[in-house]
Order: sequence, then C-alpha cells, then structure tokens
Amino acid sequence: MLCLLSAAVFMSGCGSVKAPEPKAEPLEVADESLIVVGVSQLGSESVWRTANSASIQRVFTKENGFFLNFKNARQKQENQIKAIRSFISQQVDYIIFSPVTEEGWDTVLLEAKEAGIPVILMDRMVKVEDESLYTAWVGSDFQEEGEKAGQWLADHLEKEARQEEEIHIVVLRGTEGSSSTIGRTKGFSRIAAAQENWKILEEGDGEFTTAKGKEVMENFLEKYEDIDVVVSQNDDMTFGALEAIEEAGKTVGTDGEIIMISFDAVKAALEMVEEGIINVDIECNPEQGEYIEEVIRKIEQGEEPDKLNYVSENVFTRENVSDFIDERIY
Ligand code: GZL
Repeated sequence: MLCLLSAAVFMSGCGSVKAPEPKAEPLEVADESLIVVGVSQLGSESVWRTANSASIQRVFTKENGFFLNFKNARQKQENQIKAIRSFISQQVDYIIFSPVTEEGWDTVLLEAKEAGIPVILMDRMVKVEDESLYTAWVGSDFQEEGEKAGQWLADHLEKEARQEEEIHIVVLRGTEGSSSTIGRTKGFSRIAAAQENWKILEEGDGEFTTAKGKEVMENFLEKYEDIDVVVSQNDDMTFGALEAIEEAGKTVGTDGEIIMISFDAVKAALEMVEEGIINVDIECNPEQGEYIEEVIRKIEQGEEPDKLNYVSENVFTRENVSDFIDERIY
C-alpha cells in the first residue's frame, strides 16, 4: 500500500497536487451587447445586507445594459471563492464581491487577474500583498464611523457634565475579521483611549445578527451591574440587545440609564432614534449599486476609475432624524 501511495504521489509531481485549471464554460448570454457581471454577496445576515443586495439588483438589469449572475455565499468564504471561480470559468466581464473577511483572497484574485477580469470590491475590504489584484473598492470609511460614535459619546457626556464619572461601556462587535468590525472597533477605541474616565468592560462577538446580539447582551447584563453605554456595531444586533435590556428590567435611550449607540441607520432603527430608544445611529450606506456602475462605465470608456470610492453617510439623533426618515427605503 505504501509503495502504491508513494507512486501516486510521485506521479502527481512530488506531492504538490495543483487544483485543476477551471475549464472555461463561457456563459450563454443571448444579447452580446450586455455587460456580464458576476456578483458574490457574502450573505443575508442583516437588514443592511438585504438593502445592499437590492441596490445591486436594482442597478444591474438588462434594461440598464447588464446581465447579472448573483450568488449568495451565506457567510462562508469558501462559497465566495467557489463563486469567483465559476465567474472566471464563465468568462464574465466583471467580478463584484463583498469579502466576508479581509484575509485569504490572494490566490483566487490572482486567478481572476490572470483571466483578465477586473474585480470590484463592494462594502468590505481585502488584505492582499498585491493591491493590483482588485481594480476598485466602493464602501464606507469604517474607522471614521467608529470615531463618529466615540466623538458623539464624548460630546454627549460633556453636555451631561459626566466627565468625572467612571463610564462603563460594553461593545457588541460584528463579524470577526470583517473590515466593518475592524474599522469601527479601531475608530471607537482611538477616541476612547483619550477619555480617562471611560472603561470598556468587555467586547463580545454578536456576528451582526439579532439573535447573537441578544445572547451577548444577556451575558453582559448578567456579568455587569451597571452598564452605562452599549456600542452595537449594527442595528440588527441593537434590536437583540434592546430585547435583552428590556427583559432585564433596565431602561435605555435618551431618558434611560443605558445609552444606546448603533450603526447602519436602517429605517426601523431610525424610528427608534425618533422615539428616543436609540440615542445615536451612525449611518452606513448600503446603496452602492450606482457607485459600482459608475466605476464600470469608466472602465468601459477606457478611463482609470478611482481605486477607493467612499459612499456618503450621516449621523442621526433625535435632533435631525425626522428630516430623513421618510426617504429611507430599507
Ligand atoms: C457594513 C457592512 C456590515 C453592516 C452590517 O458596511 O459590512 O455588514 O454594518 C452587515 O449590518 O451585516
């Protein structure tokens, strides 16, 4: 048996068996004039993600000159890598994807580059040796979002004359290793580091979902008697955390004992800002389809698109939310 195995290894070329080249299966697209885009969306974990997908599906239509091949990876990096490989074998014109986490993309992006297919990153960022592995990125400045949250809290506590009081903070973090989690955590921590009276009791992984956000918040409420601030890195986790806070008999919001800071600013959360349940919501704009279309149009016209394309975003409190809530479609 050992001889057979070593012979097999020898025949395959000293044991380093290379993945078979994806065989080209060009997608049958009836109308050759359409621009074929392959989109790998990371999942459907939140209201924000659903809105982000809707933005893509609204823009990349046949009427608008595109053929869209859209795949949902259900939070798994291996599903995104499979999808990208299938787009390469279909010889699409563009690959668009929102990387579930930052690491582990070099190999498959090199395959796309070698196939001559431009890759456009949507929402989240990749950490790669060679930045030429992607043509452009469209998304948010996550560190700035975190800093906005920290600065709002510093200003709010000053207004409340609480600069001398020890402020106890817990953080519900999003998907581990995602650029939104990394950036928001870094940005808030940078502001917090300058506030001597702030004490971050604990950070927990709420995975950007309501269920996990509730579970982590229940844990915090059992462990810590007096939490002053919750920093929740997306509205879905905030909805879960609010349930846990209510079940624990605590109060939250503009008139409550706990300050609630959230991110994304989806409509259901903005309504809670208006009601004074969420103190502040840092917007993260999912409407990225038009921005990505602009990048593609530039490339089609032989122009060099900007490498980094930031979407516009706001900060919502009770003072300004009513001016925006009606136009919110997600
Ligand atoms: C942010 C995006 C995050 C949202 C979450 O750009 O990556 O992922 O904040 C979503 O709601 O799940």
